[in-house]
Amino acid sequence: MKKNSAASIIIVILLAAAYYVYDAGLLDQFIPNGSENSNPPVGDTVKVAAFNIQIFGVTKREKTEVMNILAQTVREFDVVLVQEIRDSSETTAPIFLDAINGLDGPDYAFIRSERLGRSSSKEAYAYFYNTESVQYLADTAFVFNDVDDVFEREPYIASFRAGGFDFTLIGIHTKPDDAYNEIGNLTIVFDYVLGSGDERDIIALGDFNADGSYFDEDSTANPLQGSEYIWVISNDFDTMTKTGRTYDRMVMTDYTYSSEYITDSSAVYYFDTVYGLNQSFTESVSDHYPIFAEFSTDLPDDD
Ligand SMILES: [Ca+2]
Ligand SMILES: [Ca+2]
Ligand SMILES: [Ca+2]
Ligand SMILES: [Ca+2]
Repeated sequence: MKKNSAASIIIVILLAAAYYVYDAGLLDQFIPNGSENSNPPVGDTVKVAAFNIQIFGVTKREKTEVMNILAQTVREFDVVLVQEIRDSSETTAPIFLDAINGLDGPDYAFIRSERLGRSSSKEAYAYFYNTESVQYLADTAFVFNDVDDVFEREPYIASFRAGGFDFTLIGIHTKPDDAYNEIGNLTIVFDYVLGSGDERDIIALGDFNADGSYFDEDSTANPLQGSEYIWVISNDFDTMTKTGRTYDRMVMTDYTYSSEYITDSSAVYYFDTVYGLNQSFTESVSDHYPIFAEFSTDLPDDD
């Protein structure tokens, strides 16, 4: 009888332990793909893009079909630097966000710079990002403090995280006639970002005007063409809808290029081909195509 009593006690203990495990939710990790999972896994990569949406303001945003193409295009990427928002009322970015979020898929959000430029014709930058795959790191966005006034539209800098990949973007739309000088001074901005925190995944992107009469792309004299900088949108890419120029660029250092950057992923997004647009409609969308590259998000956070 003593043995039976001992067995009963053991059974009661086991049942209590089993109930405790169940009640504490310790089994949840063994339940695959729970539909109540509020923190779904992100994909293995993110796509980071830059898109100069030529004179993006009231007139363009009232063209419904153009807005639809623009909104679909942004949805191809996880983070997009949008350039050339020209709207003194500052209502174009939120209206564009509504157009993006009016389509099926994850919610996007944006952060935007103030309107920048030396003349009355000013432009804002914005980063639109997929809130399910990318997190904007709060309070990291700022406009570069251009004490020597080298930049017409000072770089707009912000940091993001996608899975294990945290990174800082330097968005720039150079003044065409001063492209060489502004591009060279991006090395100062890289150094500033490097010196102001621990993040070394730093990516400059945007409409550099880095081709044609504005910039000799075959020269290697520019400071940003130093060996530590890798231009992943190389000179043979065509980033323009009317010409074959390579105005739009993306530049990073080896901290990112040799690790998170997906080899050969840099590309131009030919939205006219994707959506079957004729030339005149394509030009009403923009004189630029988006450029982009893809990055691993599941590597160890090395820097
Ligand atoms: Ca300036
Ligand atoms: Ca990092
Ligand atoms: Ca070129
Ligand atoms: Ca890295």
